[in-house]
Amino acid sequence: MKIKHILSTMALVATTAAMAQQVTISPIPQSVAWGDKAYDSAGATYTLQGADQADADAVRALKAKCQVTDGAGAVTIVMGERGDAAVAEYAGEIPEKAEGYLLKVEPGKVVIAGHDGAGTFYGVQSFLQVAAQPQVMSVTVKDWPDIVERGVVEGFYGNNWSQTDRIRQFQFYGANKMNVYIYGPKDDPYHRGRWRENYPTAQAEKMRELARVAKENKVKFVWAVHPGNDIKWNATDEKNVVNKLESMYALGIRSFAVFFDDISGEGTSGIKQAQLMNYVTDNFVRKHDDVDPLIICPTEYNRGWANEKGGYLRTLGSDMDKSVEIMWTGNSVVHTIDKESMEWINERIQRKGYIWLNFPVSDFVRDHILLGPTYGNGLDIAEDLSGFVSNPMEHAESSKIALYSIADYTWNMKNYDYMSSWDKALKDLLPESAEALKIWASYNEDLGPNGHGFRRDESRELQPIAKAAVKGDKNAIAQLYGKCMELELAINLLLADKTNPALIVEQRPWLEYGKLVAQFGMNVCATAMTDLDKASGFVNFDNLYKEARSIQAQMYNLANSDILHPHQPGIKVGSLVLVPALNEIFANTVNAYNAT
Ligand code: LTM
Repeated sequence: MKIKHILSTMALVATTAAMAQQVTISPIPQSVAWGDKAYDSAGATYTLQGADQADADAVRALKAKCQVTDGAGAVTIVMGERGDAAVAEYAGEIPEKAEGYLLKVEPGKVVIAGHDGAGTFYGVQSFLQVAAQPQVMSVTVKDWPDIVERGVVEGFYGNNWSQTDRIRQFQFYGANKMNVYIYGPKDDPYHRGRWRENYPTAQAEKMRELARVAKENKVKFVWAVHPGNDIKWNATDEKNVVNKLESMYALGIRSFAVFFDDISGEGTSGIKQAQLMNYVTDNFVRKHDDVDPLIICPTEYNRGWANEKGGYLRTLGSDMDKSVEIMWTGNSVVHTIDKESMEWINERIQRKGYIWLNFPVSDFVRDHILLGPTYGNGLDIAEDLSGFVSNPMEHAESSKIALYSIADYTWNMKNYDYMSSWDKALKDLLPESAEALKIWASYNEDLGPNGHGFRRDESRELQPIAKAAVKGDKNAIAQLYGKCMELELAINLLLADKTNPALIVEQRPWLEYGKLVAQFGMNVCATAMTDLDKASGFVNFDNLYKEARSIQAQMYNLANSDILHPHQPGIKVGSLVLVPALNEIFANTVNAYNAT
């Protein structure tokens, strides 16, 4: 086998283009007009006007990243909300939209003017992205979100996110303009099994901290109770629900949800659920002047489970207070969302559905880690939704690949491009190894066969090569060898990247397994390219075969020792395209050898 040939083949097939350095604002603004260079970011200092009146979180976010001085030569930042004197002369240019903002960058001057406090905060986030470039460009941005509530529901089964995970998530949501986090991890006993009991002091204090950090990042912290498994439809349990929510209110939480998903028996009654939601609305929400309307996750939360004859959804629609938002996962438990399915549900519930997207959650395919792009949701449904939240993986940092795109999609749907959003996400998460991360992520997209029938495309570039290689095309096998080498290289670079340790720690079992897949692939391709009759010396068929079996055994051992969830044990990488192709080529080669 000629290594030179393989390397030149690799160069030919290396289609993952280097990601160009360019000014991007994410999520993509509704309106943006770029001009010439305004100033260099190196050594730039800033002086603030209006900061005493402007939104405190926006000012803090700005000061955390910009050097503020009174010195000469500083760029002036004028900031504030509609109605503030500092930005009065720009009032006509500020979008008349909740969370909207105007950002103007000019030589020597920056204007950040929000329609409201959140708008100023988001204007700051956009400015920080512009100012992070070596050359700070002149720009005028007029921007606002498409969807009122955009974010995450921590609603999966499995290991709950840690306090650190959640705090890092809130900072990430703030930076990416997502404004809601719903707390509902299935395996928190005080959310579900022991819902009547208050959190012990130490955990309660953690909740208080979460509520505070969420607020600082303009994230609405919604705490959900899940009483449906054993609720009794009586006055005692009505009061138990209110008492629990009051205990969370005392910790500084002001937004609440009640979940009735994945239950059976008495708790599933639509009439009773609607009555409870009305009771809680009257006796808790309206008793306070600072509590948001409730959110419900219904029992029939997807069309596949909707029992039309039972009339459950229509009962919620007619009987439940119209302020209550109703969550919905789409046509089935795990499904992307389109216009037709939104119209179907909205007509029944007499309000706009609040989407609970079951992606990238992996609690039903825990042998996989889902790092692919977020695609398939309609680009024309902004008007049909009251909120859109994603249920992520138990791997908090890795989930950010998908969540970055959820932020992009929900902010400006019509301009959402899932592949470029994926690129941006990878770069945002691991700037120094973005290309390696993209190569690696492209082998971790599909979920494999699963009970929900939800599948994703995988390894798009590899598909034609793998197809030809399986048919015995030697050139394609050489290309496949190159791809395996590329995969191993990418994994080694990721393992050496120290800029985002949390990401690498979460993915380590898959990375270690992926390295073995890559080595197995190189062995299989090398063996398939070897002229079997003439192979001699140490690198002969027998030894290559033994090596392949040895790598397979190592893969088996790793998959059976590291990630062991009872329902989906093991580790899978490249399960849709790469591994099936390698297995087939291996079998073909062994058969051909045996035949000679
Ligand atoms: O989707 C909903 C509303 N409930 C559960 C989630 O807790 C779970 O994470 C997902 C995915 O397994 N499926 C559900 O049914």
